[in-house]
Amino acid sequence: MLRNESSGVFFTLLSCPRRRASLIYTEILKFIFFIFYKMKEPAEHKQEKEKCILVGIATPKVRPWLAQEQLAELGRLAETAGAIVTATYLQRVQNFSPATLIGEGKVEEIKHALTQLDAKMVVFDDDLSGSQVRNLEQRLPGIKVLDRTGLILDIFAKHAITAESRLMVEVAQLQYMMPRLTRAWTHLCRQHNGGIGTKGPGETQLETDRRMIRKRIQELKKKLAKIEDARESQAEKRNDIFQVGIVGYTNAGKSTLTNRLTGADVYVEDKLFATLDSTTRKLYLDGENIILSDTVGFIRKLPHNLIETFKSTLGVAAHADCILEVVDGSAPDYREHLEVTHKTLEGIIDESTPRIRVFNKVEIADEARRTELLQNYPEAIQISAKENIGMERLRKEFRDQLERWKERRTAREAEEKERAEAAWPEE
Ligand SMILES: Nc1nc2c(ncn2[C@@H]2O[C@H](COP(=O)(O)OP(=O)(O)OP(=O)(O)O)[C@@H](O)[C@H]2O)c(=O)[nH]1
Ligand SMILES: [Mg+2]
Repeated sequence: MLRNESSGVFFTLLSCPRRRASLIYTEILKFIFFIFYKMKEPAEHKQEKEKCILVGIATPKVRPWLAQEQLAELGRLAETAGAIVTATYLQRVQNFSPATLIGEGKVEEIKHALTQLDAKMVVFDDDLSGSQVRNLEQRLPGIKVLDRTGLILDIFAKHAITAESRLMVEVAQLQYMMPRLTRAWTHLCRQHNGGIGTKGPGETQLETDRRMIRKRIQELKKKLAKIEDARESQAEKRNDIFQVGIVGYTNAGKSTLTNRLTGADVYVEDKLFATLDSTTRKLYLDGENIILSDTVGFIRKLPHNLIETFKSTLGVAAHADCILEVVDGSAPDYREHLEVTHKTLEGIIDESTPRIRVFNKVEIADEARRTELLQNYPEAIQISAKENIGMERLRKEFRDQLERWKERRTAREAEEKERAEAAWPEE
């Protein structure tokens, strides 16, 4: 009935030439918008997902569940990068094979599986040397061979938004690329129009390419240093406000917690490395503002040069008056997450900076886990950013830390005044 009525209206509209023209016009507009939207759609949506096979290598010392968990994490990384995982292989070895990392037999097995599953990519959980990539590509013709770092860099490149994080990613990519350069690569000289004067006497093309990369890295680092200087002076300006730096393993819920506490709208996603650029939000607490800085998460086997490169983003946490460490309390390997976070922050954050530790996602952790966390980490607060659990306790902890910070500041100011007076005694 309804359909008859509406189609009746439609035909009445069509019978009037002016209305018909207007309808056609609307349809054309819709079509243009559709095309425009499709063009604007991120490349990762348009690209067909690549099928891949994952390969993990574990020494017999690594416990089986942990080895599986590490491989599952590699799977999440691959999915975040836009791939479809079709199979996973875990090889337990005493020693890594220098030529191909895994044994000959395993390479053959994987080759067969790649054909069967019509997959064109294989991702290793461990870093591969340039020669290992070459050897594997020779044995697996037409297959893209990637390692964990390559995958992480790919995700970083996709998620970098600001000029700073883009520069950082480019530096890390070039550093990663350098030892992997082979003669088979397209010469960078040609790509960069480098002509006369770019090739010194007696040098090989490879050396020239490496020299160009080094030069580019230097240029990028100079640009980064400028941005860093600007940030440092901004941080100094904010010295009079209590600052909390949020740190933790990727996907722990740092951005969700920032949003929960401040009502902000920081990007949250069940993906690894959803946040790359640090975001700063104000939290109003009993008539006072404090600043929360959400930043890049950590992961196991995070390449060292990536940590080095991202040090300045993490510097946001380094300048903080208090560190809020967010841990996924429901993760089977939360202890490893704690260790990775601790190791990554070594040398970046002053040991004396006060810390608050929260175990997030407790609403999905079982009773035994919650008891374990309480017994082993009695000072930590169990929360759920998603379900709004434990927020009052956390706010109270912020208040306490804020009070202590004010006391320290008053003491410091008094000390400075005393010193100044001692240097310039009043007549
Ligand atoms: N069940 C549950 N899920 C949560 C909770 N907090 C966050 N999540 C989910 O965990 C996933 C990751 O959350 P994010 O806030 O993006 O995590 P992050 O630590 O900022 O992650 P990165 O930016 O990638 O380092 C999302 O799917 C969230 O919805 C929680 O308390 N309980
Ligand atoms: Mg985040």
